[in-house]
Amino acid sequence: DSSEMVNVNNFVKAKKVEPSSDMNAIAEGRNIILVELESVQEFVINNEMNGEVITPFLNELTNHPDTMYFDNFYHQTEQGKTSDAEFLLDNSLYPLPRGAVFFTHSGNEYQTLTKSLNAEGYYTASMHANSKSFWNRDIIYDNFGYDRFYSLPDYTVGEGQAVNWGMKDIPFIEQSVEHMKEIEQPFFSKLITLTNHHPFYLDEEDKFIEEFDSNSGTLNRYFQTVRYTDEAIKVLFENLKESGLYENSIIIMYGDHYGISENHNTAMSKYLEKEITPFETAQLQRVPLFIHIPESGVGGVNHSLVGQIDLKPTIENIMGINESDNSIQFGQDIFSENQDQFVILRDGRFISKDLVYAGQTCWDKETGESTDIEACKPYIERAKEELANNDKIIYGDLLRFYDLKSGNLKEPKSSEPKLEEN
Ligand code: GP9
Ligand code: MN
Repeated sequence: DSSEMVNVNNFVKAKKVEPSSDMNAIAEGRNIILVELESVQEFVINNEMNGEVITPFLNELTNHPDTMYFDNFYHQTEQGKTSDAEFLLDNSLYPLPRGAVFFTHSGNEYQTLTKSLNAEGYYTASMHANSKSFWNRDIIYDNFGYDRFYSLPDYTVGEGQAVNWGMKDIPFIEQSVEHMKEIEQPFFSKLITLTNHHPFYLDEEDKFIEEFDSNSGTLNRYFQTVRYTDEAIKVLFENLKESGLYENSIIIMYGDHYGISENHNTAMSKYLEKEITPFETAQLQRVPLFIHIPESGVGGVNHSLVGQIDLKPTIENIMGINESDNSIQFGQDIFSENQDQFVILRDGRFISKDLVYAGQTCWDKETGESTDIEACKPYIERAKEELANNDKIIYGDLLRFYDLKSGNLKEPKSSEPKLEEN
């Protein structure tokens, strides 16, 4: 009920930090082109596999003077996978510990990034070449405020243009840019790639590097599909430049979740040339994050400890939207100087500057060795408390009781009386 909302509100307020003033409104008025990179993990970036570069285009981008690249950005998804990453982006709330919130709580009241962009006059669209009901997207996108969902019927999948789960990333990207040319500006378009999805199958002509040579076919093929997605992103940049959309846009890209599960630890250990302890597994939850603002001169590699929960307040600040001031969210502006540097994974693991908690063990961040559990205890509690507050919001649909504009409680809209059937 609404008294729970009071407690949650106090918790959230206590966590608020002043967003970065340097970055405030730096991309105001630009189109936002956001790409969720299916299963792309951080360990492939600026790395090689048997002497071959895995992500040549993205590597170059990490050094681009207009790119801010984050190498300590964690996914915070659970069983809802891609949909959980989408949930984190739009709400700055954690998804649920079990099941997919896109299915279980699609009717809740949400105060989304998409809605705040709509209020600024943005046209908002999600683009993903899969059937629209997958992950219940059609239902929840309506609720989140998306003006349009470009799903499978909006794409032409020609001969040889599908593999594995569906349409290949390169034609998907090409046709998505065509859609962007048609829609009114400023727009927010969210593209979700698909080719780099388990079990990582590719046609011969799309294999630009060799397979890896471990005992895991999954990991072996993963490098090739990541390499293919990298090529698709190169095409995205080329086509945006050709279309004239590039200069007036901001491009944000990040991995949605891991691609390689712990079932492949032996193979991973061969590749990384180290033992995969629970500490390493937690570190493998990093996914790349790129914030590229053409011709801004704002760039560099940022090592802040941040996660997907932080995307909404960060995007709102760079777009000059003040929605975050009152909103009920657990993330913080990534560029804020007062940022917590504390990342909570959905299962209660955490990463702090000095410690990592994983596998019921406390780990020294610097050495990767286990350490006294006492050192982790206060943070374990803090993580639990944050996740518990989050879950109260979702299970209780508490945002019904909260007025975003004023930051005060409100009475929920009573639902329409049902029409009697004759
Ligand atoms: C399906 C795509 C992949 O539409 O988003 O989903 P995932 O299995 O990664 O959640
Ligand atoms: Mn996914």
